[in-house]
Amino acid sequence: RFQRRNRPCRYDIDCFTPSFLSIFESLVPSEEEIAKQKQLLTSLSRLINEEWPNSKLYLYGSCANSFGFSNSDIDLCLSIDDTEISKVDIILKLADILQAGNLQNIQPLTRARVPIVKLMDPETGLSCDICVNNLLAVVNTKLLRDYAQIDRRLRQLAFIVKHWAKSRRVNETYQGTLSSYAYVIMCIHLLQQRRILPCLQEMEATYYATVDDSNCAYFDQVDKLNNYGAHNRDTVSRLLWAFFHYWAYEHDYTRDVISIRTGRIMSKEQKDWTRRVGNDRHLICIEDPFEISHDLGRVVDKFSIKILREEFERAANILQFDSNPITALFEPY
Ligand code: 3AT
Ligand code: MG
Repeated sequence: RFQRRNRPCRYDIDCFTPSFLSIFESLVPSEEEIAKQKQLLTSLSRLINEEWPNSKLYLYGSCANSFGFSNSDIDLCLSIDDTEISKVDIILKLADILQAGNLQNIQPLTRARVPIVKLMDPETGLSCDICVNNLLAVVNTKLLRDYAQIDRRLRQLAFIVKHWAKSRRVNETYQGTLSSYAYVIMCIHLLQQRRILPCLQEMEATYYATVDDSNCAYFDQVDKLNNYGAHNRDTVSRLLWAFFHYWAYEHDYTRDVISIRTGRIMSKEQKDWTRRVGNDRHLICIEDPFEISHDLGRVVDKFSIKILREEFERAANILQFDSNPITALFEPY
């Protein structure tokens, strides 16, 4: 492994950049699709506000964090201040409101870890999930979107990593692999290490939110930072190589925790993540930027960690040696 740790990138890596960029372009949603999402948000907000005038509906997840592919489902969060009524009852009442509003395929899922209502809007053809009072997800959506505005390479890299993860079936949390959210955090971490992105939570805060018991504060005037990474000329192909090389050969799985909150690598000792507690095995450690006791790698078990690491090595080796890396990288599993 030592040799591989210091392996230099192949000299001709940059010749694959146009192909990676065209894959990226093909995954980005169209203006028309984004307009439809906004239209649905507006019509649902109007419908729900008639019943709950003080509620507010937010877009979150991939359709709002700028890392969404075209044709992905829409995640919505209803914020409502009513303490008289339980979350489950809100979900059930919401289902009735939607029914009366002529939305289709309405399914309240009250027993899920995060209770939601699913629906389909016949007007736009879009499907979406609505959860209740999950404001931390709304705030982490904004953090991801703000990072994406600083340097375009973050979005390029994360789209390709997500596309790889979906092709190789390692983006399935119920199978013990990682969420899209975790992959985007891993990409932000890499770009922080290369000084292409700053650490917004370590800078003087211009945005504050208190959600549950978490203090969410960071510098969000990102339009002032759009030259931040300009000194670094790495192309998306080189960054992709670096991403997989890091997770295949450089990351110390026995010791390290990646933390975009601090912009550093922390140790499991520091986080007290050295042993299994309940279902948290801490086999790959990715700190959530706001819920700092939350390891986004908690879903990974002793079987899926093997699969993940083999996939990282496979991808790293393809990018290093393969004469046609694009086809091989995304080969369906
Ligand atoms: P897809 O394009 O749907 O694959 P996504 O960005 O919608 O990706 P997820 O489905 O993984 O991502 O999650 C939806 C949002 O929920 C993203 C993030 O704001 C929030 N979220 C997901 N997982 C976690 C988590 N473990 N902790 C905190 N927030 C999370
Ligand atoms: Mg999603």
